[in-house]
Amino acid sequence: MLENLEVLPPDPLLGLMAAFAQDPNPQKIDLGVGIYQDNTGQTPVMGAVLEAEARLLASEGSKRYLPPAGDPAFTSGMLALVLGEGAAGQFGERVRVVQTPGGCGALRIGAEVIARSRPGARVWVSDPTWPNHVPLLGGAGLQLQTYPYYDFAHHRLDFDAMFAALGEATAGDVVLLHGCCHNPSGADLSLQQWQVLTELCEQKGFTPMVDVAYQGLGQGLEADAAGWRWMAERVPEILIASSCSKNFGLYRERTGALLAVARDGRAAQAVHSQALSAARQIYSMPPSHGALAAGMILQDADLGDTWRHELAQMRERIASVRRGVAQSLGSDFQFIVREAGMFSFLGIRAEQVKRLREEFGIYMAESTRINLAGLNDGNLEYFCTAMNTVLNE
Ligand code: PLP
Ligand code: TYF
Repeated sequence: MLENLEVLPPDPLLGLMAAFAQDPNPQKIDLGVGIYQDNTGQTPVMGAVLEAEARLLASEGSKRYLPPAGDPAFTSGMLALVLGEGAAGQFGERVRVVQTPGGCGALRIGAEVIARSRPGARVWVSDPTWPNHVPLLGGAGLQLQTYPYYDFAHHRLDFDAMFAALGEATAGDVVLLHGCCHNPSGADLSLQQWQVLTELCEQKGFTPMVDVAYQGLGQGLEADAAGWRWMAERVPEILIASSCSKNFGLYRERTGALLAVARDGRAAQAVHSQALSAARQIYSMPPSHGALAAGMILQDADLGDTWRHELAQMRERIASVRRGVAQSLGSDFQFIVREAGMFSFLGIRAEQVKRLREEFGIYMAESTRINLAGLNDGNLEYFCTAMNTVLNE
């Protein structure tokens, strides 16, 4: 049996992370996997999380299973975070939240729910999109189709092309949108473009699914949410896959939530029960630690303030790296300051990516996506000098 299996290559980004770890170059820079790093290149546990963990350690008397839908403090906190303070009252029985293992778990459970309603449904994803959308959604049997999104030649979102393509989407289709800080391009929809897509959704009847992995890392917790909240308030149904990996720094604790707004209370209850049934087919109960910590932060005014302050510092640091890179690399790279979140495409050639890695120890995805959070006061100049070298030779 098992000897019949092929050996598969690792996830390219995680493979890149392993190659970086082995590189002896003391000046090496990791611009690969999307993990936030501070100005010293570290990814420390956030202060609010440390405090919540200390309180949990002192108070958590049991490791009994969480309920299948997760910790209620966490799920109600996520509802307010993602859909706004008034969401519980505003959406009432139309909204349900299920805690999931990370944003990946939310995407997969969302995909399973869609597949149960409409096997093989078509999901429109941006070109390009996060490569893991393919196994996460395709693995549930959904059929992926791309819509144009990023215009590589002009380093910007091509909204007209996106809008034209999505004109073909129909009722029964799902359109996957990145909530903010588009991965991999950093090019986001404006609020006005969200409004136009909301109208399109109302006209065509497709179901939007929003992947929210970077709330708070673009323009701010509330500003980043404005587009999908606008949409959620108007369309009959929407799924939102939310991750606490980046904005709470909880990566390995696998903390996330699937939010579903349905047409009415009965439909919401059906989605909820199908999501729990899908979870039961895969893992039954979600992991607890990260969600208990995030839930405590979301419910406690002081911890919440500490967290929002730390998150703002992360966001502002990334924005300042963006300004620094654009300034040092000159006029061809001004698009970097117009983009949001951790990522941008440098748009350089494959052999330049290779040279940066081999000669300078600078690691980035083959797509030329860089994680700007890998840059800091100590290595920004080295990076820009290396870039100018490979660009000008
Ligand atoms: N969606 C996007 C676009 C991401 O970049 C990520 C990752 O980091 C996720 C979802 C989900 O991440 P996680 O499962 O670690 O919460
Ligand atoms: O795109 C990224 O770098 C992040 C982290 O299998 C990530 O989203 C990368 C690969 C993966 C899971 C998460």
